[in-house]
Amino acid sequence: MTRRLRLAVAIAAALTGIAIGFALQNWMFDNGPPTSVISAQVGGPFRLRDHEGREVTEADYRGKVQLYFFGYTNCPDICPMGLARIAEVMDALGADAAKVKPIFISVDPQRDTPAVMKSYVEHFYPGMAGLTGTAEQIAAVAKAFRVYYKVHGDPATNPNYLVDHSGFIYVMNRDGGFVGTFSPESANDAAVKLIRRAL
Ligand SMILES: [Cu+2]
Repeated sequence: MTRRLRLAVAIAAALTGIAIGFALQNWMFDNGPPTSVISAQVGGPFRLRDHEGREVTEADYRGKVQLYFFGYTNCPDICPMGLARIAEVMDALGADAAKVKPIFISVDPQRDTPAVMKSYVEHFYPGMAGLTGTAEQIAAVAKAFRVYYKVHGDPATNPNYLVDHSGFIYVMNRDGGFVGTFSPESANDAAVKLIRRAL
């Protein structure tokens, strides 16, 4: 192959990869992640700060089934809905709720300090952890969970900026292995069934 042809082939291969990535992401938004395809790739090590100001890692939550939800405290819609859903599902679990840890991770660390996270998570569910961190730490954990987020506008000039973000609630088993997702709109029954599978 000539050098130019090799370059064209490389570009075509890269574009195909990007197209497949976008198609998978769109499919996930409609259907939830295809469990069999990405189960091994969702989640991973992280180092963050909890709502009490303690440094925590994924290991701190092992031993319980974990519910991870990513969002931000200034969110006008998806986050209040998702956290209310989590609180309802925890109540529906009855005694098994003691074996489940809900964890809310901020995608807006600039405004979501540990103190802000504390009053927010305690408002929705007292047993929930609220995690935040540096911009780099948040970017790393979002990448590990395949979470999309994007700040809208310029925080320097608009303190009321919004943050777009994906809205799945991830269910991980006691060892941190991915089990499945439900959404803020899911029926409580379906979410409880999924969580019980992980217990
Ligand atoms: Cu939100």
